[in-house]
Formats: sequence, structure tokens, C-alpha cells
Amino acid sequence: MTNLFLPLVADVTGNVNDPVNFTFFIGCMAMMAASAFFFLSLSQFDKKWRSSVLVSGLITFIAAVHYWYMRDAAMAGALENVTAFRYVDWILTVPLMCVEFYLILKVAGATKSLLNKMILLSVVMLVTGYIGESGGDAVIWGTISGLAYFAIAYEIWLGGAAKLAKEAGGDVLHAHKILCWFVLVGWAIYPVGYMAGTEGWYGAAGLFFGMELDMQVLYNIADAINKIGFGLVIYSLAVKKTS
Ligand SMILES: *C/C=C(C)/C=C/C=C(C)/C=C/C1=C(C)CCCC1(C)C
Repeated sequence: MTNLFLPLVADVTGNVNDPVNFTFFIGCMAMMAASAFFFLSLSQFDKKWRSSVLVSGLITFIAAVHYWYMRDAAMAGALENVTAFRYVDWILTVPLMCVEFYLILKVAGATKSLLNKMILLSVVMLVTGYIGESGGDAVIWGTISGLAYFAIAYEIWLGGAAKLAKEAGGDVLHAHKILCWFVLVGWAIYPVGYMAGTEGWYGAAGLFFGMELDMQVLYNIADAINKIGFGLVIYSLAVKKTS
């Protein structure tokens, strides 16, 4: 009898019960389901809000495709390939999250220069993080990446974006605040994962306050929280603004 699951296990040396492989698999499914949800909901919204929800769907869809490849690479034990796919995913999806901030703040007059500034900071954060993970000094490059991350958090919590959100008020202000918390708390999982997976921080075993952490598992959990959660905040804002 043919094995229905053969395509899942073919050419694979890894163990499906391993938390890394398992979270790649479930992450892929979650991103696919979220994309279908966002795309299929589009027609119910006012035109103005459709592009915001469309971008939410693009973020999870791009991630779903990358998770497909990352899952294969992880199960074959090719972690360098996982890192490359990971950063290609992020360099596409994080700027799209900046676009989400821009789109919801457009009602209060958000400018392209705010968008460009946020995209530039996120590119600096990710390129330096990639260098630190792929052979560069993990402490130096990770620190530069962290500074860019703080600059993004500052911009949305206290900088120009915060001012615009206050001017917009109401549902937009409320949604902006939740997105700010995602960036401050949800995004903070990434540097913890980075420190677990690179040399020079809290030990090669990835021990963090006595817990053994795995970089890929932390990145996978963070992606699910941030990409799907972020999208749902935008979705519910669009629902409120439409009805
Ligand atoms: C959907 C993907 C998202 C929201 C990815 C976010 C990634 C970060 C916030 C990464 C941050 C990093 C640091 C702040 C320092 C260490 C290097 C990074 C790139 C892991």
C-alpha cells in the first residue's frame, strides 16, 4: 500500500517529533490558514481598508511559502539554509508590517518619509542580524541590530507615528496601541532566540535563566504570534471601520 504521508517524509533524515521540525510544520499550516482567512474576507470591507487586510494576508502567505522550504531544510539538517530562508522571509515581511502602520495612520496624514524611515530601520535591523548569524561577530552585529530595533520601537511608541495615532484617535489609536505592544513584547522574542543560537551571550547551550532554549523554536513561536496576531488586529480594525 502506498504511504499517504510519503511526500512528508521523503528525502528527510530528521525526526518529525523534534520540536524544531514540528513547529516548522505547524507554523506552515497556521500561516496558510491565516492567509486563506485574510484573503477570503477581503470583499466584506470598505475599499479603503481592503489594502490593509490584503497586506496582512501577503505577510502570512509569504511566511507560509518560506516555512514550507524551511521545514524541508530543517528536517534535512541544513540549518544554514534555514537561516537564509528565514532572513529572506523577514526582509520581505517586516517592511510589510511597516506598511501596515503607514496604511492605518494615513487617515491622520502619515507621510512616505515616515514609512521610508521605518523600512530603513527594519532593513538595518535584519541585515546586521543576518551578518551576526552567518559568521560575523554575533555580539557586535546583534547589538547594532538591537539598536535599530529600539529605534523602531521608539518611533511607534513615542515618535512621529505615535503622534499621528493620537491625532487619528478612536479605533485607529486603539489598534495602533496593540500593534505597539506586539513590537515591544512579541518582537522581543527574536533577540532572545538570537542569543540562544549564537556565541558570546548566555552560553553555547542556549541556557536562559536555567531554561534550555532553541533559536528556531523561538523564532517559529514569535513568527506565529507576530504575523498572525498583527494581521488579526488589522482585520478587526477593518471590521469596526466597515460596520
Ligand atoms: C515576521 C517577522 C518578524 C516580525 C521578525 C522580526 C525580527 C526581529 C524583531 C529581529 C530582531 C533581531 C534583534 C533585535 C537583535 C538580534 C538579531 C535579530 C535580527 C534576531
